Amino acid sequence: MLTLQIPTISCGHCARAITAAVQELDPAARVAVDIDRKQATIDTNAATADVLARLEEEGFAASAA
Ligand SMILES: [Cu+2]
Repeated sequence: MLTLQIPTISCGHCARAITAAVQELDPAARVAVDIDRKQATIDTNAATADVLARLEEEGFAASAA
């Protein structure tokens, strides 16, 4: 389980974009986004470095929460 702080999360569209980006790497990934806290909790077998790189490409630079 990976909990990320993502300052650029602002709305439901961000949440959907983050979920879609992670699921491109791992279709079975489970992603929960807390918009108010600007956090994403991700349950995936994809490598953390790959998830971080993919999110950054989408404009969602993330750090460990
Ligand atoms: Cu948004």
